[in-house]
Amino acid sequence: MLDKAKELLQEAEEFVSDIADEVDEFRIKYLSKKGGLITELFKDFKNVPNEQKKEFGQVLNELKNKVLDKVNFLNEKIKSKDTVKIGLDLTLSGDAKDFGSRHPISIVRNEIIEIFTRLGFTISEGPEIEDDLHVFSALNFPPEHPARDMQDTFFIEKNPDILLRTHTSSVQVRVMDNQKPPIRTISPGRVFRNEAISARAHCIFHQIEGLYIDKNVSFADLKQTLEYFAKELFGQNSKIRLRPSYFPFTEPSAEVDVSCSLCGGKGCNVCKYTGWLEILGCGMVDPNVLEANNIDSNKYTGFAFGMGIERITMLKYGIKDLRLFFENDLRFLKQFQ
Ligand code: 2U9
Repeated sequence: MLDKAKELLQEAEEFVSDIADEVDEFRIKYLSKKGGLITELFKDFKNVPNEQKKEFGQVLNELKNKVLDKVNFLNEKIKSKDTVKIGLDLTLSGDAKDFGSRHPISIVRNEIIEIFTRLGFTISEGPEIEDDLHVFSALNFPPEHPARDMQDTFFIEKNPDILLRTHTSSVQVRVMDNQKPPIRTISPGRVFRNEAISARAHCIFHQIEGLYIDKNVSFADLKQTLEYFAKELFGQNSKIRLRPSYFPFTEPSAEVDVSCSLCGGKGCNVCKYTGWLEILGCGMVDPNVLEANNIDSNKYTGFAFGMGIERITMLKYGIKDLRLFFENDLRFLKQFQ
C-alpha cells in the first residue's frame, strides 16, 4: 500500500501537460471523490499495518498537496499562454508613442517668419471676421471692384458689410490705425475666398503679407528685401525677376518669380519648362492707401508684398495637389518630420 502511494507520488511529480483537458483528467484521476486514486488510498487506510500508518498518512498528504499544486500550476500556465494568444500579455513592455509632426504649412510659415524677423519685421495678427473698411475701402478698392462681389467674398452680413477677410492686408490696416511710421511688419494668417476647391485653389488658405513704411523707402529696398528672402528660402543660388502687374493697393506693382530650385532654372515639369516659379506679388504702397490710413504720403513711402503659403510650400516640396494640406492624411503629414 505504502509502495503504491510512493509510486503515485512519483508519477504526479513527473506529470506535465499544457492542454487544459489533460490537466483536468489528471485532477479527476487523483482527486475525484468517486474512484479517485487518492480517495481510494484513504479508504484503504484501515488495512495498513499500524507501524506503517504514520508514514502512509504523510505520503498520502504529500501526494494530495502535490497533485493540487501541480493542477494549479499547470492551469495558471495555460491561462497565461491563452492571454498571450489574444494579445494581452501584460508583462510585455509598452509600445513607444509616436511623436506628431508639424503641418507643412506651419513649417514653411515659421521659416518665412524667421527670415523676415531677421530683417527687423515684427509679426502682426488680427481678426478673421472683418468689416468692409479694413478689407477693401482702406486698401483703395473702388466701390465696384469685383473682389467685393459675393462670388469672391464670404459675407456674414450686408449693410454694414461683415465678411471673412480675403487677405491679411486688413491686419496691416489695423497696424496703421494704431501705429505711426516707421512700420515694418508681416502678417501671417488664414484667409477666405469664395472659390471652387481644386488641385490649385481652395476657399481657405494661408497668406503672409508684408508692409514697410518709412521715409525714403524705395523700390530698390523692395527688390533687395525680396531677393534676400528668396535666397534664404529657396537657396543661395536662387535668382528673382519682377514682372509688371496691377493691385489696387500698390503702384507700381509687380509679380515676383524665383528661379526654379528643382531644376536649377534649366526647365522641368514643375516650372512648366520656363525655369521660373511665381512666388509672390508686391509693389510700392499706393499713396491713396497711405492717406486713407492717415499717413502723410508726401513724407512717407512704403513697400508691400503678399504670398500664399500653400503655393510656396507646393513649390518648395514639389507637391502637386493643394487639397492634401486640408485632408490631414497621416501618410502625407508624416513626410514632414
Ligand atoms: C497694405 C498695403 C498693401 C500686400 C500685397 C500682394 C501684392 C499680392 C497676393 C499673392 C498671392 C495674394 O495670396 S495671394 O493670392 N498678394 O500679390 N499683396 S502687395 O499689399 C499691401 C498690404 C497692406 C496696407
